[in-house]
Amino acid sequence: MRIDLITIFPEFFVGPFDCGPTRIAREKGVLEIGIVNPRDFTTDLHRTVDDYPFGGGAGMVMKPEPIFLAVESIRKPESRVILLSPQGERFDQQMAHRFCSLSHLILICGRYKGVDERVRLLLIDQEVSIGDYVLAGGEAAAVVMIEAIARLLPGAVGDEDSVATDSFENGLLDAPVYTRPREFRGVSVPEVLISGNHGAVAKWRRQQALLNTARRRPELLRNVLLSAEDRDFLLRELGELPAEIKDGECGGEIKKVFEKI
Ligand code: 6GU
Repeated sequence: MRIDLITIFPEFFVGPFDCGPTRIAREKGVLEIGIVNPRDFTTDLHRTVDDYPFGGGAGMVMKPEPIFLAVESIRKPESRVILLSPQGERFDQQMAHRFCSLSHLILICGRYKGVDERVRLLLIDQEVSIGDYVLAGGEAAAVVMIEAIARLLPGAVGDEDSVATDSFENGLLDAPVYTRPREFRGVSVPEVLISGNHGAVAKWRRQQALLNTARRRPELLRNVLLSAEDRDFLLRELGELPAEIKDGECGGEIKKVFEKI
């Protein structure tokens, strides 16, 4: 796939795409990254990309013309054009999966107080945020999204199984992991992990993942299919089931996590 970034700070991206899975995906040719600067599409002497907001108020607004021209210089019929802003739909693992099946993403990194509303109304297909906090611009969000997407592309991560067992791939947080030494500063590795019993290990990991999720992010359990065994385990450990899963077999809509594309 190809991802083009529309940014007035191309220097922001010196480095982050040359490490880890993003670099490997690029080297293998499964990911191409391009950068287009709206400033290159200005016609005035000062190469102006922002202006004062109509109606007054603090902050500058990104002008529409340079952004439109930048996008139109690379847009193809199959391109998905996304505006990065705190007002967008929340990025998550499911969205990363959906994006990695597209052939061309164009990510517009907003700056200043925002971008002219005509960008939203006329140019983009979707608006995306990476979480409920305000960044100075969409550039850091683009780095986050591209790393999440790149590591899902074929061959970008050495061990495909390690992606399949990630947090969120089954809707749950991870179980704890240990490596050598068996005992460190008085804390031993749980017996089951050195038992050689793969069934017991898998069961323990499932249970630890359930427990971590129920304690830290119970709202995630709304979208997870729980077996009767899972529910019995949580009930035993916690004394009561988290409110999020109390009703019905799977506590609400289960579909989200499973329909990956
Ligand atoms: Cl995509 N942009 C900005 N400026 N702030 C954000 C964000 C994006 N996502 C979370 N905060």
